[in-house]
Amino acid sequence: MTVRVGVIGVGMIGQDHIRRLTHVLSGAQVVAITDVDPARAQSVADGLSSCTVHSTGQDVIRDDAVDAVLVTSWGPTHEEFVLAAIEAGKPVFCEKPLATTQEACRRIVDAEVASGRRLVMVGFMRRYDAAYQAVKGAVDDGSIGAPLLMHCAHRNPSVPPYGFTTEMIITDSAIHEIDLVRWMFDEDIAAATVLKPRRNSNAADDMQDPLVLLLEMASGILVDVELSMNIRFGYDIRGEVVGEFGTAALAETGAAVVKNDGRYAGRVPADWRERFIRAYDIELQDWIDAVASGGFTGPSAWDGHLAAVASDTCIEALRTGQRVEVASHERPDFYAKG
Ligand code: NAI
Ligand code: ISE
Repeated sequence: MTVRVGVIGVGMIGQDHIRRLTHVLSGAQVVAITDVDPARAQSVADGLSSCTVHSTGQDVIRDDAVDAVLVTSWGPTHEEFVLAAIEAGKPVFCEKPLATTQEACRRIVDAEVASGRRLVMVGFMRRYDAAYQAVKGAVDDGSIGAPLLMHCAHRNPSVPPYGFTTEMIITDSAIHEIDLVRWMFDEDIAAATVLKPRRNSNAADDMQDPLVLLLEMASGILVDVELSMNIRFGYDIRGEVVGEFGTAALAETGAAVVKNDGRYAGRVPADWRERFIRAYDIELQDWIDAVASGGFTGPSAWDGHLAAVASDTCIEALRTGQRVEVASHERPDFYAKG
């Protein structure tokens, strides 16, 4: 079966996912798209063999030729489209964040539970990255002993010169580590503190960049996350778990380290598309395969909800300068593992 996909929002990641669905993965065809920028939507459709351009996301979801929906529009628009896909009974892959507040995520969870079918997958692609999986393997098989700490760094070369706020460092970027550590340690985040180091002069005047998040896991594991948004030299993602008698760190992902003339050098990825290219391929193939077989897979709406709860907590910690506890939420049986 070929899964006929409708895409809402064809900006950077929308176009990148369309490329992989069309040229890299198997079992999918992009048959409908939309964007609030109609000229952009038309030019993307012109590059596809047979693709309808709709005026709105709701039209894409309603289109009988669309089996499954890919939401790659701006975060604040996700709730509307995910809820509409659930109402239409269509599987939906939503890029992170699932929605920008925990209340909006909860509405999605409630709608999915009421529908009686698992329809939502969230694009937390780091879970599919080979380097993170290898670190998790070392944590799970006991080769470094019980995990005590994790050091993370999430470095972006730049952000758009306007429109990107300090809070978005948490909701748009740190949300990846927030989900990742829940997955890595299989436990929830209990409390958060946000520190403000000396400002990077490359940042816009009204932006506090970098930030450091301190996340306390339920078992006491302490995670520090450096978030740098204007570090210029490239896109640099780091992670190291410290255990009782060993450490496990993300390996460098460049294809080669070149040694010559008394030096060694490797490539730093330009952006997230390059660094996580295989992880995106694997997560989307997994989704297509699950849709084709009538099943579900991947990070759930519940994962998206818990990530939003923790990210709201980090924002409160940023605003108040205090350590803030993350409210606990009972998982509906609907999202039980296995
Ligand atoms: P972008 O700004 O390049 O693209 C977003 C597109 O959505 C634009 O073309 C915009 O016109 C369109 N759009 C906005 N509202 C719309 C609406 N109501 N209906 C139809 N189209 C609409 O942004 P980008 O970087 O592609 O990000 C999109 C989403 O993907 C965000 O949620 C972002 O957080 C997420 N993302 C995830 C990444 C990951 O690593 N998993 C990487 C980059 C983005
Ligand atoms: C972007 O939206 C992403 O999701 C990338 O994965 C992340 O590293 C970057 O900081 C975000 O702006």
